[in-house]
Amino acid sequence: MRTQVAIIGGGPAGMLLSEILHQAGIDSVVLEQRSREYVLGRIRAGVLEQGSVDVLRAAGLGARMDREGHPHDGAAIVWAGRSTFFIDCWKYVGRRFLTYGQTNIQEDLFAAADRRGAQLLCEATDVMPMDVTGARPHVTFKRNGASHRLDCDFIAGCDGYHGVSRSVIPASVLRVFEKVYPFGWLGILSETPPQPHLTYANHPRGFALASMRNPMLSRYYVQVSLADRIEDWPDERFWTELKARYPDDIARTIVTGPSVEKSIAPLRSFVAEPMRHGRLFLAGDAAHIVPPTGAKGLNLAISDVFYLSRALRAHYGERRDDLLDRYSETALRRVWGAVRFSWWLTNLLHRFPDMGDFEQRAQEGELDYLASSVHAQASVAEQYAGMPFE
Ligand code: FAS
Ligand code: PHB
Repeated sequence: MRTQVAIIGGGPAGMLLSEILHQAGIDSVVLEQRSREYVLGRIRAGVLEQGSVDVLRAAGLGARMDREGHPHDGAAIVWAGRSTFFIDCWKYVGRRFLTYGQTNIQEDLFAAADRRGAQLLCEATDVMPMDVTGARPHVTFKRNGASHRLDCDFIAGCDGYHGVSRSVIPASVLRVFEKVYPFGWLGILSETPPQPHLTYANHPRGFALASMRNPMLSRYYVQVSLADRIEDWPDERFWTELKARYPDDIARTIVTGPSVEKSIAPLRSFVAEPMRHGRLFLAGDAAHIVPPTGAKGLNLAISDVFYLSRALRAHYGERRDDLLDRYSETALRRVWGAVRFSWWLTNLLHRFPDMGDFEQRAQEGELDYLASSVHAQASVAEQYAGMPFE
């Protein structure tokens, strides 16, 4: 087997890269370890920055997104006993964001791949990038009981945090930066009408978030201990706890119902540098993870793909490699901006187990500043809406 770009991972990063490369006449093969059903069963992100919406539209993936996605001018922040304030992205930076579930994006990407007869090989196991710094980069894998070799010009490691690609970069070259948070997020989906706005809550009982997927599909989260398991959180307990973390005027408008999905995700900040090693390029969660507080994970995967696809188009179309040579540096500038913002917003909105009285007052002081300063709100609005691409 031979292709121009071997893509490891059929999540949003891998499938979007394959779609954009195809439109530039660049051939790729996507190797995904799981079944499509499994990939589609993972409930994850829900917020798209304007930049991500533009990239998806340019890739011909805008029709359903524009029909079913819901634009928002901003997000609300509430905290114990204080008035709610609204971070107005549209007012401060003239950009909105869209709530449109990652599951929908994945469905749209699979449908586009089928329309073009893409080479998406699911249930490919033992995938291994080989000779990434040598003359014959290739990927070996097993599928349907047989062993295969896929020769290529480049390898895109889009295989997520638990993927194999990052491990191919020698420890003498790879630098990782990591922070693990002492709590997780318990998320549920319920077929109920959502709150009108994304609403983040800082409460002495812990963080909560009200989000949505469509007018009859709500997405809610509460901060939970890392020791908690799904079994500890029957629906009744979840709804009671969620309402307890919002002011009464919001709590009484929350429509409860049976959960159709429930999961607990740990929170971590993680960056692997560099995002390139020889002919191997990392994109998406394979290179970085952010706590979902800033809704940046999926958006960073899309911006990595924007930069990497632009660089590969320059290589094949203009025989220039300057963008490939600058890919890691360019992508990491945006990654670190989003990593820092997500870390800052997580510290602002969560209750940390080891928080002392001083830290508590300092957190409230920062929230007061944000609530009272248009300059502070403009800064948060600009980062939440997403910085422009380079
Ligand atoms: P993905 O992990 O989505 O995809 C990688 C793919 O590679 C997977 O399909 C995997 O099966 C495959 N793979 C792995 N190893 C392989 C191997 N060795 N061989 C072949 N294939 C392999 N982001 C937000 O913005 N907001 C959120 O609310 C949010 N919530 C999240 C909740 C959870 C539980 C998780 C885990 C993530 C969440 N994220 C959120 C982040 C998430 O949306 C990611 O940023 C996004 O999925 C990144 O896409 P990919 O980089 O494609 O990685
Ligand atoms: C979501 O809708 O899943 C969502 C929204 C905002 C976040 C995280 C998750 O910060």
